Amino acid sequence: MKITRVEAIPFAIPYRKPLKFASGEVHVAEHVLVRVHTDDGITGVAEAPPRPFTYGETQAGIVAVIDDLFAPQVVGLSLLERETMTARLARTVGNPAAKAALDIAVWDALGRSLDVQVTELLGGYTDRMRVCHMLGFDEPAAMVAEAQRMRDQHGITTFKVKVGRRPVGLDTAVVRALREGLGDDVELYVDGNRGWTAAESATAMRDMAGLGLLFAEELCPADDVLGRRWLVSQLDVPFIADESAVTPADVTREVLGGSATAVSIKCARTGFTGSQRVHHLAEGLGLEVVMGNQVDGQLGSLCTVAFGASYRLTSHRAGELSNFLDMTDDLLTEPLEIHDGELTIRPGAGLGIEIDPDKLARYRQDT
Ligand code: MUC
Ligand code: MG
Repeated sequence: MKITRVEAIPFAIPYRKPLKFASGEVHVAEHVLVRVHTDDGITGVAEAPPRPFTYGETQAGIVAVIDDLFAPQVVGLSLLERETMTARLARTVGNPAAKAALDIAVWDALGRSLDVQVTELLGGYTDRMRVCHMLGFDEPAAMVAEAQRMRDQHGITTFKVKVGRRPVGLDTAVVRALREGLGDDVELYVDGNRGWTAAESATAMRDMAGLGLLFAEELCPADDVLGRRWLVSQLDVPFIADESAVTPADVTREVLGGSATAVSIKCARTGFTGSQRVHHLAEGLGLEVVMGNQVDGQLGSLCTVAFGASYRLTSHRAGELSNFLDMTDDLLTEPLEIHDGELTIRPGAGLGIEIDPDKLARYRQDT
């Protein structure tokens, strides 16, 4: 079970429909496939999605930090020495997606070595999650039509609506149109990606009172410390910290400081080991948890459901698991399918997936 080699392979797959939100746009999935090889012939895989506008990582930067810094620090370790690996990677600040993919690939390799699913290794609570679809910026009618299509074709009944545009009425009109168009049975929440000020957020939330929102996420920057605390104190729904609370220390600071009352866990930035730590902290603090999406492909979405299904708290709410549907293609031999609004884990060992060699050859950018 010794790690012998780590590969970081850049690939690019275009989106059929780009995702637009307050802090950026994604037109092409320019991700990095990470493979961890062991001395007994096992390979674990994961994908790292760079989000320069949120975490400062780029595709080329992820490849470089893995090749130059992280791979030499993990080669020679056993798959069972994950805490040592975490401590070594933690000596380098930042680089959350690069560290997360390496961590997940190690868990996948461990599951394959032991012939058990990663969900069983992590907690084994259930084998599925309800799916939430993220709706990016568009005109109200187009966003309602997309939500209706997701409900009709995939049975999805939870929607996260991207907000944060100016004037705020642009977005509140969308949320109102969604509630009117889809009825009271769907779950709706909003994510501002720090686009509004605290005062704009308060105005928007007042305007949307009565629309039955489930949560509000990262409407204004956490660095507007007193403004955000003022906003959160007046809301009657949980306020999710997403990009402001990546590590357990961030979560502690935001929650104890009154700037958040719930947390988004994203395996794409905390892997499985870091996500476990955030989960355990959230459980101890009594916080609601949503399994979030870092605009993941199929592999990343499967990692999210594999982790989310492991615990009661992470599988309680719908997870953000469907935006891979907007990509033109993917790398898995067997594509993910959402049925009746749910995504299930794969039956095989580890993550239970295989990478299609022809697809990887077509989309990789280093040859
Ligand atoms: C989200 O929840 O903010 C947008 C950027 C990113 O990193 O994740 C997405 C979704
Ligand atoms: Mg968010």
